[in-house]
Amino acid sequence: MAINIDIQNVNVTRLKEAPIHISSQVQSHGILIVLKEPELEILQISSNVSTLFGIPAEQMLQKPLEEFIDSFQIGRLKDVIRSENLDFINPTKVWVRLKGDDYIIFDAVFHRNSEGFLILELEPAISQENIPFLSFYHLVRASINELQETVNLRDFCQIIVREVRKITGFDRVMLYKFDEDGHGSVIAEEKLESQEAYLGLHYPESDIPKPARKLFCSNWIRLIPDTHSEPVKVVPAQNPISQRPLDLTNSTLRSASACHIEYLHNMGVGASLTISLIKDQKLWGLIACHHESPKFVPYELRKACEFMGRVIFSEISAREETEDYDYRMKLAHIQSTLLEYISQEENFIDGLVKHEPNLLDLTNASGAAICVSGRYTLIGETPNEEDLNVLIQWLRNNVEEEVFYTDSLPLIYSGAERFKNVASGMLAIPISKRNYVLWFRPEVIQTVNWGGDPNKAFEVNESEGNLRLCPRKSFELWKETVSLKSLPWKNVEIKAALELRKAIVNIVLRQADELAQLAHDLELSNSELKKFAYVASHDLQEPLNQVANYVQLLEMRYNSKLDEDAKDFISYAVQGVSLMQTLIDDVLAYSKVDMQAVEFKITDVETPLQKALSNLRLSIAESGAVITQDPLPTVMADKTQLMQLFQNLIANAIKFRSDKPPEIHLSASQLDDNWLFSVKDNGIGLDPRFSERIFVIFQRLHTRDEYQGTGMGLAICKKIIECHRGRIWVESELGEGATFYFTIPLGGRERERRNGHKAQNHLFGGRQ
Ligand code: BLA
Repeated sequence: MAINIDIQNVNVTRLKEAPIHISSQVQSHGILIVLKEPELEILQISSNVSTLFGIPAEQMLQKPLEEFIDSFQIGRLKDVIRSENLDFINPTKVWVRLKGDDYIIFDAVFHRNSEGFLILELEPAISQENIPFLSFYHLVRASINELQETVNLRDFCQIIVREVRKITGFDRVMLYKFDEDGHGSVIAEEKLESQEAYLGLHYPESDIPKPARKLFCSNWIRLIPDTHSEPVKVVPAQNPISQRPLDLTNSTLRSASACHIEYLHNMGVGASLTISLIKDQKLWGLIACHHESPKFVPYELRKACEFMGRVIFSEISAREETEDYDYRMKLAHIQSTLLEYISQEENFIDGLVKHEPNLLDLTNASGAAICVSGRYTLIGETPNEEDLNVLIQWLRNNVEEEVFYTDSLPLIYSGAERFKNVASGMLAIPISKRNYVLWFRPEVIQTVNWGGDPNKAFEVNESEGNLRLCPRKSFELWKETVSLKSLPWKNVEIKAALELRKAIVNIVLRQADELAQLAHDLELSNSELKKFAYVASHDLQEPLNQVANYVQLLEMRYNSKLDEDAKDFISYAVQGVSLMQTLIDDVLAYSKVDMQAVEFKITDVETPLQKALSNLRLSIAESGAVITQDPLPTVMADKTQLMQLFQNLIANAIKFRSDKPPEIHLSASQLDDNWLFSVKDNGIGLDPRFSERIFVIFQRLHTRDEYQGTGMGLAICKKIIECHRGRIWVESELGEGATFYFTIPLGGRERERRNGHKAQNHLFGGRQ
């Protein structure tokens, strides 16, 4: 009865991944004996021993092996099994006496399992003599000579299957290669003419489940000489010492799982031999041999095949490495050219897109996007900016690796289906949290030939309350049209992307270093300014006082002797001294507007404003100024600096009044992430040409006779606003009044700094 696989999903995984290496069943063509060392007492034995010796297996338990194998041979065996590496003695010919005077010759194969138990497997020996290894050596040598002359990987694989078929005589020999996703395909095949071809067909991952693949990494060769023979039990099922079932990972006789046997039957296979091909400790593929009828392959011949697999496969790996050598060289060249462009351009993005070759050539993509601080530079065919925004958000939430790639973006990110024509494939490198370089490839509809419908690779059946998996019955060609996929990204292309990432990160780090140096220089010049201010306030103050005092003394003492001119001169001198005093005070005030020294707190703007108005009450009264205001917000700011800001701006508005009484209006509104404040007056206004100059230290538009002051007031305002990470500017026309605007970020300076806006903008040459 087939049941709903969805509901049983968890169970299916469990069934698929059942531990097949733990088994108490062996194939019936040989005898398995678990021995206790050093006396070689029989702990467990396969039950088919009774048919050979006529003694039930149970009766052989706890007996020394010597009861069945003569002591001369046992002495020899005991000598050899002392060694750690039992591979050297395998196989050893062993004569076993049957009932009467008959002898039977076995290939004895020893190994110790994961728990350290000695396992002896007796396989039927085809010949009494050891098959001379040299004959295989010559066979293999001949094959290898031929192989070395072949350049192309496909032809190479073809020769392997042909040679293995020649040596072993199997009906069908295939080279099966695993894909990255666990599915696999037959890439070379030699077979009987009458058989249908499997060449080029794909098979789903579930045909060779994970535990089976894992076994092939440790036990490189696997023979099932008769898929129709009934397996036999090992008795007792549990090891009497460990009290555990047997680990038969490296056994040659372990019986194949029922599911796989059924699979082979469905394929019409009577015997199979499988050889692992391992590359970088991973199962790269298999040499799979099928025979329609039962077929036994002696141990030594199997070993020769394994040897051949290893030697030849090392050639395959080497060939795989060199296969796209030319392409790799081309990419390496593009990469170094791009790096040169990057280092020449002020902005690295220009280096990537402005010249030939460009970013697209590096990975053979049809579109690319560089996203830096929310701004895009696009080249070739890409999703639009709106789609990119969402895509990048998705990447930020889902990808942490230094490189991410997929040839089926719409399958993992459904939003991508809309732009599948340009981006079914994506390769992405995050430069930092917000910045990415992305490459795109369009959808390419492909046809995959499967050996049977992969969606019905197996079904879940229930028999006697047990769930079991049953492989599909039909392996007939099943064509799948694959959409929403691009051509896959090659390893070399991914590596090239990673190299580029390294280079960009280095550039960014170098620019960050430069920025740090700049900040350091700035700090130095700031502290120079502070030092100057200190010197000015203390050291200059004294001589200045001295001048003031002596001039006043002169006036008092010689008043009667001085004519009017002299008195005027003295008054000018006093005025000069007092101006100098103000200048010193202003410079001091300017230098005190210091980012480090101020405290940013939640401040109701009303409070510093009232304080400023109170400081200015005299000049307000004198000028008859009318000051109005809208409701003012609460911001993150330094109260004292805000007070100084308002005081300077309002004092300015009063000072530069026209002949009408001053009308000054303050307002505030929210603009994006900022509060926007304005101070509007009806004064003399200024020529827009000077709207930048007025904020520069000591810059004046008017002579001191027209308007008093040091020209420091607006410079101080600018510095205060810069400390708050805001902007200040003026809009005005001569004779039309002026409006000063300034902004303060909503979250205050701290939030700005945490987000690193300023730093990143600078790094990537952007502006917001
Ligand atoms: C093992 N399945 C295998 C092996 C191959 C395949 C090559 C290893 C051979 C061996 O152990 O003898 C599959 N054989 C193929 C494929 C081709 C081929 C794809 O010739 C293509 C031409 N198999 C299933 C299902 C299950 C399953 C549904 O289809 C259930 C879980 C199991 N396959 C399965 C198991 C093994 C296996 C458990 C290991 C057998 C064992 O060693 O016990």
